Amino acid sequence: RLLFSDLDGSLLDHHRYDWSPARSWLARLRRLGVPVIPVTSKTRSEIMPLRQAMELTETPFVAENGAVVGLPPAWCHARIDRPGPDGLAIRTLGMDIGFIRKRLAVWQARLGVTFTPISAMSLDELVDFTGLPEAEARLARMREGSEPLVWEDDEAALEALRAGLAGDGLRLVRGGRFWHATGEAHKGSAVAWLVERFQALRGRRPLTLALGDGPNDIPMLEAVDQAVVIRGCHGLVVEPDQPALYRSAATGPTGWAEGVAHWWGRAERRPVPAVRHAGDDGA
Ligand code: 2M8
Ligand code: MG
Ligand code: MG
Repeated sequence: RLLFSDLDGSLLDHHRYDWSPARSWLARLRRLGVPVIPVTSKTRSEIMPLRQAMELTETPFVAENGAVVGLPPAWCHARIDRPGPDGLAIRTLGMDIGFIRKRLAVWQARLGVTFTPISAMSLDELVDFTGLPEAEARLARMREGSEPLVWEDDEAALEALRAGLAGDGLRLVRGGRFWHATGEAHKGSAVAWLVERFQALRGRRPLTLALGDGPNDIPMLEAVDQAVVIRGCHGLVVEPDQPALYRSAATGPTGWAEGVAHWWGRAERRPVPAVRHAGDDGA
């Protein structure tokens, strides 16, 4: 089994960035040997200390909405991946941040639309806007493959920017507080990539569960066998095309624990039921 999880608003509280209500489930999943894989808008620099604190150092992670994937040794192909000094091999599946920022500036000037990219915010502004402690806000600015924006214009302006960026191979996705400009990679493509990697290494298909609270989580929620939409704090509509869907009553990490219990609550007592996948021949 594999568990994929958004962080902000899901495993982490939207306001306080705390995960204590999910602690006992994280410990239980560790005992069961189920990898908990963060799939987030956050940067690689933000995830490194978090995965230490959450004791998720043996599992991969997906940063910047699918643009960056980190692989621990057990997930590496001996001949393809080159782990760095921290033991992680990094795969970039997205677009270069310099290109994304350049094109955003071009379209901002050409269309006269109003938004503030994270790279144009002062540290104080970012701390005020997100509620992140200053040290963590610094790490949020260390982008490699996606640029968060604060949108300050109307719907028509957003569609104009979207159309302009599409010609550059770039997309806009809504996270929580921010819109994110990214390449073609998204959370769903990164999750599919990791599932394929798991299959190549282990020779069997895992049962997959994903949890998220934002529109940027939709492709991830559609890429797995079972999904949970965590009740949001932002009033955004999250409607994945996913028949095996549970909506939590609680928000944040409390809703996360509720969602994991909904699907896997009896996991310790009962063997996992076999799941039929589209394309399987039933053998
Ligand atoms: C941004 O991401 C969130 C999550 O969806 C959002 O769009 O509101 C990113 O800048 C991330 O790097 C940062 O940690 C987070 C802080 O709230 O905001
Ligand atoms: Mg979220
Ligand atoms: Mg997120």
